[in-house]
Amino acid sequence: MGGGGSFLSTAWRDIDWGDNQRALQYVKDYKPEIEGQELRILLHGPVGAGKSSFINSVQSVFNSRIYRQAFADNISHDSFTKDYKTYKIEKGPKDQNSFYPFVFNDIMGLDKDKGVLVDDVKLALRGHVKDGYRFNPESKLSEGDQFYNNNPTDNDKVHVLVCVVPANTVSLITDEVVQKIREIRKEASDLGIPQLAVITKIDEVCAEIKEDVKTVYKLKAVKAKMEELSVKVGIPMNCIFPVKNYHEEIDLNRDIDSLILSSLKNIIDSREDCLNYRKSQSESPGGNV
Ligand SMILES: Nc1nc2c(ncn2[C@@H]2O[C@H](COP(=O)(O)OP(=O)(O)O)[C@@H](O)[C@H]2O)c(=O)[nH]1
Ligand SMILES: [Mg+2]
Repeated sequence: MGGGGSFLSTAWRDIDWGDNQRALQYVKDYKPEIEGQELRILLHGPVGAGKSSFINSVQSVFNSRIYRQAFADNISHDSFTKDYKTYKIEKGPKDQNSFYPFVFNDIMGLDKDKGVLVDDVKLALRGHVKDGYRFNPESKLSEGDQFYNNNPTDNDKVHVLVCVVPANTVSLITDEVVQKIREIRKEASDLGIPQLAVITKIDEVCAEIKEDVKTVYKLKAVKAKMEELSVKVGIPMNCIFPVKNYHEEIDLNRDIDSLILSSLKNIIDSREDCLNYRKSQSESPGGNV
């Protein structure tokens, strides 16, 4: 590697590498304000972005073994998530049927022709889409359909919107898809839903990651991909988190865990920040209640 090379001299973001106990406890201890409430995280992004793999990775970190529950598809098989399904994170073998209070939904890409309609994503944000609904790229879910939830509770609504994009295809996102992502973000903003991005497959843009995941915040190429994504979809850098999913490994790696935990912690915190902001708004004189 010649002059300047691919590395910055210091990491531009600090995270606790390898020592995950505190971060893990933090997310495990997370409790929504209201008893029985769930934090619903909606992952959206292109087909094959690594959404299912991300959910599997979270489950893997929590239970210290590799999980394949959400069934990540190898894209070459062209079988992608069409059904709206809630994924829960199990508390562990001793706690069967007991789950953490955050849940994931993933929604297939916004790609031309075979992607989910923007209108359907908007319905999902508002909690109108019932579990088991099969998205149809040709027509949107309509009132009266058995999968249309007329009276969404707070638990049915989406609380955090996460855009999942692979680092190696950021440049390939078409203007059309960018437009759709922006439209969905606009709706989320109107509904007060915080938005983040997870940038996956960083190992595909930098071979260094394969050797040592800890290099992530020193690698210029990773930062450049994040910046490119930030500019394209308008999500600020401090809301973008690079991850390397568990996709081929059969054993856990502490540093991979650290990145997954860092992204999850920030997803959870974004919800808390949003609630605190709402509270401060309603308490301040002149704030809207
Ligand atoms: N190299 C690499 N491959 C990944 C990563 N995450 C997912 N994959 C692979 O990408 C493909 C699509 O992943 P999947 O989770 O099914 O994507 P989804 O369509 O967004 O749910 C699968 O073959 C995964 O093994 C990652 O971080 N790095
Ligand atoms: Mg999937």
